[in-house]
Amino acid sequence: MDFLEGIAVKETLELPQLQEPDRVGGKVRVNGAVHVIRDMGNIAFLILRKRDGLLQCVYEEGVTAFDLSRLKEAATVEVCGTLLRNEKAPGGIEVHLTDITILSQPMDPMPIPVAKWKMSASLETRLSLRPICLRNIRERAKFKVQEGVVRGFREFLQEQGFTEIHSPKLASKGAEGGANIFKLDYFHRPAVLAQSPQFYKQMMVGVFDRVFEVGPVFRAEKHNTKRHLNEYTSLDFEMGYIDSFRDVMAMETGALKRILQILERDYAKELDLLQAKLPSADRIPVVRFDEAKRLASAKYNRPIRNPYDLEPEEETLIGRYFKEEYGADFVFVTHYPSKKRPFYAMDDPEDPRFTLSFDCLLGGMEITTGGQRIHDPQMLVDKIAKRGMTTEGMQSYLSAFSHGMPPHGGLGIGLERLTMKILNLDDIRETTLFPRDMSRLDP
Ligand code: AMO
Repeated sequence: MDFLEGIAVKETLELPQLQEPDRVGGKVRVNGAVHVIRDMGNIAFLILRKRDGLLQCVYEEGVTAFDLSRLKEAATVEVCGTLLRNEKAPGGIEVHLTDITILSQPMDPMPIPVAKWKMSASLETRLSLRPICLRNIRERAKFKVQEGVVRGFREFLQEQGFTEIHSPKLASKGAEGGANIFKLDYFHRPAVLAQSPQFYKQMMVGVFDRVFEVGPVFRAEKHNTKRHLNEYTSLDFEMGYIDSFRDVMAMETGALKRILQILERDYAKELDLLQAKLPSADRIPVVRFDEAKRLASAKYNRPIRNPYDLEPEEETLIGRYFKEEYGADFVFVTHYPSKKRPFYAMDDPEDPRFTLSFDCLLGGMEITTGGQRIHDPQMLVDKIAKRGMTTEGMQSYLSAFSHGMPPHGGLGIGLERLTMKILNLDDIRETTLFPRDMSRLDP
């Protein structure tokens, strides 16, 4: 019988193995994609793109048993040679080639050079040629950093006793209200694409006390902005037995600190490539919504137009205020007006015009919304009625409450927005592998 007992041990080496000190001077076998060929006459530099970075290989006529004219950029190859040190090469090592085997040849010429340090093409062009452009080392690095963000979030919450869940994205009702909802036909019944895992994560507090989810959410935003996508990845958590929504903000602070620690420790190479300086989440100021508006308005001379809403420009000014006054990168803005929050938000018993909720801003942009939720079933039903909403499609949600739910709260962080602000980029599409905006459903 044929059995498998684990991963196959390969002869080909990866970059961390090539960095082992006793490899230098020895024979090595490596595979990779031909990132660029620099032909200098009887010697050529062949740069291989590998999962951990670039590897310089030296082709020498008469030494390397291969006809260089057969090699094209974007071919994938397996090469053999001697590993030597060269401080000028990426990672301080290079392979002096004895042999090259072609694994695959590209059919078409590259539509855009990907080996350049910085891709000069417009964002639109880069998005249209996304699978190719992402082969650029700096473009790719943004998504390694994004991986680190998710790792930090997941690792921290798991340690804090949260259970990871996976809620459905096809649903009968949107949780967030508003007009930005994708409707579809589900076997002749109306359905929607989930705007958030809100209902499900709350119901699961009754099961696991603490849950989190990393998953796609859908928003039918009918305008193209640099901070909105029609599909994005939401980092959600929900926790029971809270004393106040401050517990939720404190948990987010812990998660952000862990994310930044992991980025600093394991993603220094990518951050360096992107020339990004990490923000600090060590001490995050907490300010009430109305107070934040007042402070920014007074300092920057901008009249408050709508006391119940935060315009993007006001967010920017609030971010600027807390950077200038307290050196803070993140700010928690609390007590958002009830009108601006979905029905499930807990109103402030001291002033029900406001909610026990918050947004977290990073560099003057909202990256998180969260707060305490209504856990009392009667209060929930009353608020739904007061808003003129129907409970249709919410029976299971409501039944979780009528069968007992602890005081709880949670939040949702936009992964792409957080990555974008960490990397100081100015368009959210930069940190989305395959963005969905009003004009883009492909690739
Ligand atoms: P909210 O709708 O504010 O709250 O979304 C939470 C966070 O998601 C990000 N975000 C977006 N990112 C990209 N494109 C969009 N169109 C977009 N819309 C929102 C933002 C925002 O802060 N259920 C609540 C969260 C909660 O209270 O648990 C919710 O979804 O970073």
